[in-house]
Amino acid sequence: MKIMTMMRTIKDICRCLNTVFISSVILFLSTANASAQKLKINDLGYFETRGVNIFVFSNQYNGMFNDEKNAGIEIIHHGVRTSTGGAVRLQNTPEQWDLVPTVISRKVNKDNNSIDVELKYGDYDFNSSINVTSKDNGVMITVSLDKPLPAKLEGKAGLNIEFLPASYFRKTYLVDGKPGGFPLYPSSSTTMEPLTQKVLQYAGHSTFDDRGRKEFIVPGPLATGKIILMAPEDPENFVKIQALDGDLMLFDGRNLAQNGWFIVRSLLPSKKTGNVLQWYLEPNAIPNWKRAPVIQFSQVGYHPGQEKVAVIELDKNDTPLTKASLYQVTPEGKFVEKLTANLVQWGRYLRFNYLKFDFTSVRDPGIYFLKYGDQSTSTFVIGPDVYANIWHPTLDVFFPVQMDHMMVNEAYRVWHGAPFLDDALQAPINHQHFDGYRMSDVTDTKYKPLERIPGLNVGGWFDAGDFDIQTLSHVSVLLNFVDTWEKFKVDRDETFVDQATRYVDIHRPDGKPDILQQIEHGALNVVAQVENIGHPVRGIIVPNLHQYHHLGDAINETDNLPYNPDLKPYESDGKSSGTMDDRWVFTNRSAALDYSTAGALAAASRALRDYNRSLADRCLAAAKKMWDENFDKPQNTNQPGGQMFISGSEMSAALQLYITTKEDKYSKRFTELLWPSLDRSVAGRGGISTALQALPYMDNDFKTKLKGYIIKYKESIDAFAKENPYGVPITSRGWGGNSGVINFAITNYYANKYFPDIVSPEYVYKGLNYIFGCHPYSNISFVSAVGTRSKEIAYGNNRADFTFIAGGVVPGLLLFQPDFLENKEDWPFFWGENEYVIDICSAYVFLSNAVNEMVSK
Ligand SMILES: [Ca+2]
Ligand SMILES: [Ca+2]
Ligand SMILES: [Ca+2]
Repeated sequence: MKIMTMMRTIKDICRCLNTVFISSVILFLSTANASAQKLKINDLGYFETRGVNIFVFSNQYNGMFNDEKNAGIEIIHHGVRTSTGGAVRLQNTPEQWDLVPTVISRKVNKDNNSIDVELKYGDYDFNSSINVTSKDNGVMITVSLDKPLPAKLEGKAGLNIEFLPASYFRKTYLVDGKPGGFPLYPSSSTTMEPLTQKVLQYAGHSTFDDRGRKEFIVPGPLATGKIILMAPEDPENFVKIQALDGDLMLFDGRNLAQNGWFIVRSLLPSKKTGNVLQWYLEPNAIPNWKRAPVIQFSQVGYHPGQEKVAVIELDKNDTPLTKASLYQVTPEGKFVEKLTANLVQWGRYLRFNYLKFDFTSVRDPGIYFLKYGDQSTSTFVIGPDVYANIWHPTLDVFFPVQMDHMMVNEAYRVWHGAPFLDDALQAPINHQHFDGYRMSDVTDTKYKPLERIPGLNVGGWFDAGDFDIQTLSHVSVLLNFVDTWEKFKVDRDETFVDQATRYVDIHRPDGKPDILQQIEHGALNVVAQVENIGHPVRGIIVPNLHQYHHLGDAINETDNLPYNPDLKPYESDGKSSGTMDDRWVFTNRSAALDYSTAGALAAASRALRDYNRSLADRCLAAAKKMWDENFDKPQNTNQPGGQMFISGSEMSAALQLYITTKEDKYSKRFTELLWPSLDRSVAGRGGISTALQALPYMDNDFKTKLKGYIIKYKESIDAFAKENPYGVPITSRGWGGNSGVINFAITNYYANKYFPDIVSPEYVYKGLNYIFGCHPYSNISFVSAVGTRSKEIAYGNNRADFTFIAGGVVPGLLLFQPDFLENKEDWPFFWGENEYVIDICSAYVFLSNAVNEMVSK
């Protein structure tokens, strides 16, 4: 009620003040038609004119993480994706776990420049159609209904479109002529409504902790009117929207969720069919606009002896220049032209043209920058020790910050207190968790649903930007860290770790190698799973959605007190609590997980042998137990990943157990599995890399036999140079592909080490150059705080502060169909672009040490 009153008031004021203004805007809109801008549907199925692209469900909600802010009607405005989520939606400001529509049909009508989509909300048996047609300098968006709105959605379903806050910060709007400023921080008015009024969220979960009051928050509008002009002062972001029927409302989604956007919305009318709602939408287009070239290079710099090739990304309407230059910065602060050379045209990749600038001939150590046209890059270094410190932030800062069950301090700052001391309860059966975890109709343990499983509040890392323990990513970290320890004897000591008092202090040596302390910390949790449950588990995670989206100190994600059913919710006796917030353990058993874990624990037992003997023994015992309980037993191949995943995991277990125990039964099984797997594919992840890692422990025949596969592998990696100008595998759907690039470089390191005649060191550098800035879209390093310019806004657990965790490596570029790669550096909340995950970070530590070994030769 209160909302309606407020809206009417604002509307009335606007109407009185702005009648004159509105008619002049309409006049303006219609006179602008004379100019050339016309959005036409191109061969890729989206509306295009120079400076403006409008996608209409080129990207659809894929159901993986619900609303990822990457589907529906979207605007790429002067090269930047500034708008998404144009669709019929059921909330003023949809959150990630609010219902998203399914696309039933999509028709592109190129001849009359129009796209039709039909949307469905299955939970409400509600279908709607949207037509987008080019008109004047924009598009008309028409919503039509065959049947009237379901009663439950009256006053709730509406046409929404969302605008990226970062693109509108420090800018203004006019709604029916009434000016306002886009808020830098959310502080608009909200009201409470009874829970009975709430539209469902994903699978009945709720993002809101209502403390038992059965209510929810409804954000009120910042402004209401017929015409909204977004950022009229800024030609690059100026968008006009006019409602032909109904009212427009402008909302700030961040009142409900820090990752919310600015939303323009009109409610669909009740009890009507046919064309029920129409908007005219016009993103301003700067005449003859061209995206500025992006000069892509390694922000870390280059070793004197390596190839040095910058890639220049050009708008397809840009005319390529013939030359670029390398400048050196002298000790006097002067810039000296060191090299000017011809550019080589590489050609088209997705939506841009690419040039290459080769400055390999320059070998003198020093500070340099690149110049193309009137554009200069940030400085970078050419020198023998450019790679020496690149992994320090990852091991010194990122990994300590991810350490679970510990308080983590850094100088004057506490990153987090010791969290999750109330771990953990047996997850109930037949449960689908919102983060992908699942329980079948059995627990596969001796514990009853929701019974406490002892011994799990120790060790482990926060998996990513969220705070769960994922066993498989622990397996990767343990294997990568053991490899790093064994091959490079990394004894760096910049972290104080005291397990007894659960205290970690960053930049404080304690006489113990940090990498062993990390291996110990990961192993402590994984071995505790096997000892207390009988086998490893998929993960340990909070049960409630209103806990899961936690931002802030991890210690507050639960109350840190074990659940006590004798107390009421939110009641505590000081030692336990009646709030069901303890994490749940997802315990279904799988052979692949058992084998993977066996491999990681067998490896950890070697690294820990002289550091923590009793833990080393426990790790090896657990590894052997997992092997014995799975080997030669019938397996359920319906598990995630199926037979291929099981055999890859078994291979890893066999190899690691062999290296640890030298027992022939393991090496026999390893080679039995390896060759058929290489015959299936040399390109697949795992096979060739595992074979190369095994090589030092195998006989000479092994190396001879492997050589043929390395030749085939070399052919497979050379194909990348034809696919894209960077020569690395770019996978970019759903989740950015940096992990694949790092693993590609690691495999190439091994291949170069053992078969230098076949694979040159450049195949390793290519991967590193890409991670450090020689990649599409921008030229920043994907490793926070490594390189002159690097990711300073990322999806760590501190993302709401628009900041980073030093040493974190992000997934990188996400592909928006059909041709737009993106990695935002002003918006931290795209997990597929910007979320640090522990396994990629540990692989990066290995690769960094590998490249240092290479350059020291
Ligand atoms: Ca997670
Ligand atoms: Ca240490
Ligand atoms: Ca608790």
